Amino acid sequence: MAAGQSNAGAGGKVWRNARLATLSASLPGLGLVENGAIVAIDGRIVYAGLEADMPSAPAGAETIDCEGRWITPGLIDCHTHLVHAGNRANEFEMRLAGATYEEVAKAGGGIVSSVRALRAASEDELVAQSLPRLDALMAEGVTTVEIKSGYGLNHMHERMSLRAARRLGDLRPVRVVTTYLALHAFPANLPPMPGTAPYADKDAYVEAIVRNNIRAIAVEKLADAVDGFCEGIAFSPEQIARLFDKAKELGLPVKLHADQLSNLHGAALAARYGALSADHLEYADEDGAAAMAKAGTVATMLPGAYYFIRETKKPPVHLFRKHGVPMAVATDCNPGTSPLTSLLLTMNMAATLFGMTVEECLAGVTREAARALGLGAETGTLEAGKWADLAIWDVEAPAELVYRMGFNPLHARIWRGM
Ligand code: DI6
Ligand code: FE
Repeated sequence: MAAGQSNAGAGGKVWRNARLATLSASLPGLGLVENGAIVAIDGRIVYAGLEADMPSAPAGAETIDCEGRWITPGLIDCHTHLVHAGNRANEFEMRLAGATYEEVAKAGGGIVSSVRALRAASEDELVAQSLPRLDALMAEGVTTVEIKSGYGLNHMHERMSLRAARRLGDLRPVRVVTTYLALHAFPANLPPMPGTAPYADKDAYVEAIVRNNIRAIAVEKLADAVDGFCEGIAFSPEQIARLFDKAKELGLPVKLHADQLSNLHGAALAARYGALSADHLEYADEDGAAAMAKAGTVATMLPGAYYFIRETKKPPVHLFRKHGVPMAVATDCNPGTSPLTSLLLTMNMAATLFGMTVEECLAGVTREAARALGLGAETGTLEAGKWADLAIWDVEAPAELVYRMGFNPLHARIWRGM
């Protein structure tokens, strides 16, 4: 904890002598305020703006002199699979030595190896293994993180993953949003439970999830949203539609891994269901972008996966701009295609690899990431009414947050005023 910071109650708190990148949508660009101040009461922002116009501080408020530092909204990683067991560094080595993905899969690798590792772990071990990844994100100012299941591939272990994610949120001062990644991969030769027969085919698997599992997860309130992987190697648009129909019926918002490796018109499918976000989108087309704009579906850019699998097709950022699709940026932290736990580096990748601007990158890990989680009214900007989730930085200009690689200029991280 930096000098001048203390945990003296969540009551009144003032951060003064600061420069603010508010990310307020009602201001141009990053919504900059020089000579700014923020006032929070009970963890919520009641004022963010010019210090000269600041209302008188609440009685007994603690005042922090930011010494001219920049404050941004706390960062939001809106797409992660950070709850997983083990790692796949061995597959990485095999691929570096020239092995194809197929050869890796035949050698017992791929998603299935992560499923085996997860099923072999206890819930406590899963939490313990995932915690350092959460800590790495938080060390760079993350105050909200989305965590997906999807490496259990049976009801018991999907529920265990979601419980582990919720527990991570209890262990650390951070908001964890959980997503049930119900259709991630087909557990071809993996029996749902020891001694049971594997599913006959993908449709039978989809049917079991749609008919039973998703309702149980909704009743237990283990998931804040439902997700699927729409891809040739994963699930078809029709299978995803079956899942989304059921999610809608149960009142759960949906998200989609869409058009990552090929164009199955996942972007349009997500839009048709009013998805919070469609993610990856390397192969999305203009019809997809237009449909997303109309539906208000956020395009989540995941440059870590693009980089790690050495994809060459870039997501059509120009089409998202042209149609006014909001763009988020996230790590996709996962053991197979994006073993990445730095949202700062992810912003640099989004700029360098996808040509996103500094403003787009910073909005992508704050305001638009909040929107991708359905939390746009609660966090993601420095505005009255939102949680006092702040990141205070030792930088001369906000662009440095996107520009540097492997350097962490975080001075302090504030979650709900503390
Ligand atoms: N898209 C991906 O890139 C990862 N999952 C997904 O839906 C792959 C996950 C893995 O290989 O473990
Ligand atoms: Fe993902």
